Amino acid sequence: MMTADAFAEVAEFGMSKRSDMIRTLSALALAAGVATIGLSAQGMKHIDIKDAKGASIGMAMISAKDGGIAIDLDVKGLTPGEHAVHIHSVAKCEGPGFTTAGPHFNPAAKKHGLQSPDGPHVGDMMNFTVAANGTAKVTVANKAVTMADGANSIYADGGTALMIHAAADDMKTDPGGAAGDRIACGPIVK
Ligand SMILES: [Cu+2]
Ligand SMILES: [Zn+2]
Repeated sequence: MMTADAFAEVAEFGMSKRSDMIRTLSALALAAGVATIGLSAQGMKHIDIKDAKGASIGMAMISAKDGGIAIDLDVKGLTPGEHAVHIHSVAKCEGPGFTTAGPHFNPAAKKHGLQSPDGPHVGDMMNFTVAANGTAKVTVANKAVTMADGANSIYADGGTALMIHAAADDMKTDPGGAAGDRIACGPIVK
């Protein structure tokens, strides 16, 4: 049988255990919060995308995925249908032609095209589709580049550029995939 004193002791012990647990949970929540902030700062990159006149047509969010990157595109004001998107080698998006962005990012000196036997450039990616209302919210993957350091880094030599073209990439014609004009661009810099 438990005395009143013993009961009080157990109750008190229980209370202090409980406040210990709350303290621990608070610390964990705080650590998780800090980790989340750290991740968004390091692991995500926001890119502004502008058209040939310098007007914003949307954005891209780049994150590390499967050893490469995932590009979450959110754009508007484009012609419906398939469009090429590439990573070009220079982080300079000067309209109207965006020629300053240079050729496709190609540190290994390969030929263009995901379907080319002599390719691809590491900046080559799948086409994306713009809806009838001119918008696209899609994810394009690139497993050849990295957000980390190295020759294939999207930040290599001062950065690269995300480029959208007027037409689709045929995945084989060197050097640009016969993708037509460069119509929108976003510099990728650290
Ligand atoms: Cu391109
Ligand atoms: Zn290419």
